Formats: sequence, structure tokens, C-alpha cells
Amino acid sequence: MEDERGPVGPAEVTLAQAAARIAAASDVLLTCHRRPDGDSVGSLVALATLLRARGKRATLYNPDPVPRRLKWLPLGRNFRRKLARTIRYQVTVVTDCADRALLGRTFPPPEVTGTVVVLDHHPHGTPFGDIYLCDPEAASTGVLVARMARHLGWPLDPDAALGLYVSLCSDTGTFRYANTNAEALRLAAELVELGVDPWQVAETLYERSSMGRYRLLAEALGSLRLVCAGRVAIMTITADMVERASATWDDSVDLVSYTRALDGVECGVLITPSRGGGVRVSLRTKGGVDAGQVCAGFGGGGHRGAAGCILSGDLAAAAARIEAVLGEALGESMPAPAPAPPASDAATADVVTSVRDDEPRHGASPEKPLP
Ligand SMILES: [Mn+2]
Repeated sequence: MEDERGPVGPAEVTLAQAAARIAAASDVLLTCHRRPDGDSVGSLVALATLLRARGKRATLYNPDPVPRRLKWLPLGRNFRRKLARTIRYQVTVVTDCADRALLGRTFPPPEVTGTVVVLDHHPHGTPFGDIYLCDPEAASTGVLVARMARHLGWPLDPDAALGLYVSLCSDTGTFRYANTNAEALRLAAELVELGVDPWQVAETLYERSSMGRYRLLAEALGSLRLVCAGRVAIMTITADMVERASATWDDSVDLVSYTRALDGVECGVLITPSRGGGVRVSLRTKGGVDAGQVCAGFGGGGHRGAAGCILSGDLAAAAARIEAVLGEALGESMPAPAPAPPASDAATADVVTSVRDDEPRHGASPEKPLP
């Protein structure tokens, strides 16, 4: 496992091969990137439900807690945060993870994991594990789980359906972003036929904001400023602001979407202190600028429309650096840059985005700031 990012990479396989390996195991560990989000948790609980229905043992694991807004999912409270070193699994499935570093240092060793099967959909990921299946065309990792279930002839039960639906909502912005495709919508329709109630899910995910989050939003909007002739919006959230709002960092999830949603803005940036030191930059674009590429330049990564990275230095220095890079990227991406291009045109650009949660999962090295 330790050497698998060397020249001899993991086997990139077909869905059938990955499905066969998972189906052959009776004792499976299921995990995802640190700081799990709706796609990873949703796809994992769906997979766990499917495996258990076949009489297999499926253990859900992540060192970080499942966010409160996702705990209501079936098995959402059954995630283990620690594993005994003596436990042995035949197969470990990792979902929604573009880079081994995003699993953190606590990821169990090969004698515990058994064969590691990675199911992912990030473009430009760094393949890892023993079996690596990645399809950037899949709107969410849940789509891969659904394809696998179909291939194996495993019927989706209502619990699996709910997990897959949340996975879709999470990564498509509830069917708004440019990764929303026919397959995602067909799968969603199938899940609704299986009993998923779209309003109940939306209400649970999006209509239970805390007042703390609203106060934090007010603080964050107060920090918003436009640069690059109005084409870049930068928002900052500091620990002081979180405190003043009597909020938690959990309340800041997705506030970055307010930056991109401004008319005329092509790149939205949220800057926050990073837990491990340095500054976390969350970047959202309308597609003209490749957010994943910009963040990769700083050792992070992600999708075209949503990515993240960690910079060294203080908040102001990070803002200045990202502003400079975006100014350059905007100059290159737009043949005829205008001070205020119509947002409606920009919105039709080829965006591949996946936002719901913050994107440490996309960054290559969330735990240590860059030098
Ligand atoms: Mn995802």
C-alpha cells in the first residue's frame, strides 16, 4: 500500500471487475476522505445497506465525525471513528477520494484493509489502492454504487435509495450544477420511485439552518469584496467571526457558494484559517477558469467548478496570492475580457462542479500547509 503511488500504480479496472471483487468479500470495510460530506456518506451508507442485504458484514469508518446534517441517514450514526489493529477485512472500499493523502495518516495498514477498492469521480486524481475505478462523468460517487448494484443485480432498498439520493443532491447542488446529467436525473427518478421524498430530503438538508449560521453569513457577507474588475469575489471567515456569531465552523459549510452566485463574478473564493495551520482556500468558478487546475498549482485540487487548497502565511497574504493567480487565469481563459460580462452567459459554460461540503477531499494534502 505504501508504495502504490510509485511507477507501478494500482490496477485501473472496469466496473464489473471492481463489483466482482466487492461481491466476493464477506467482510468489508467502508470508508472515505477525512471530513466526510454528503456524497461520501451517502454512497457509503448505500453500499453498506446493499452489502448487509446480501448477508455480508459491512463496517463504516471515518476518523472524523459524520456531520450533524447527515447523521439522520440510515446508518449515519453507525460510523466507527477508530478501528482495532487486530481486525482483518477482506476488502476495503474507499469512496469519493481523489488522493490517498485525503484519507489521513490514520488509514489502516494493508493487513487490516485487505484489498483496497477505490470508487471515485474526480478528474486528475492520483490513483491509489489495489483496484481503482474513477469516472469523472459520474455526477457523484453514488452513481458508481448504483451502476454496481445494477450490474450485480442487487435491488436497491429504500435505505440505499436514500443514501444515493443524498449523494446526488450533495454533489450536483441538488441538480443545479453542470455535472447534473441525464444519468443523474434518471437515477434520481428511480430513487423517488423507490420511496425517496425529494422535499423531505431537501427540507432536512437545506431548511434547518441555525441562527448561528445566519449570523455567520451576515459576518461573512460583510467581508465580501470584489477584485479583478468584479470578476472575482473574495470572502473571509475568521475564528473571531465564528465566535461573534456564536456559530461553529460547521456552520460555514457551503457559504462559499454566495461568492460565485454574484452577477458578473466568475470565481468565488472563501478564505478561512486551516485547522492544521496555514490558510484554506475554497474556490468556486462558473467554468471559465478551471478551479481544480488553479488549486493544483498550490498542491490542492478538485473539480473544474469547485476545488480547494491550503496556503502558508496569513489570510491577507493568501488572498493576495489567489487574487493574482485568478487574475492571470481570467486573462488566459477569456479571449476578450470585459469588465462586467453577463453572468447568464458565463453560467452556461462547461462547469463540472461538486460543492456541497467544503473540499478538503479535493485538496492533495489537507493536513499540512504548503511551505
Ligand atoms: Mn463526490
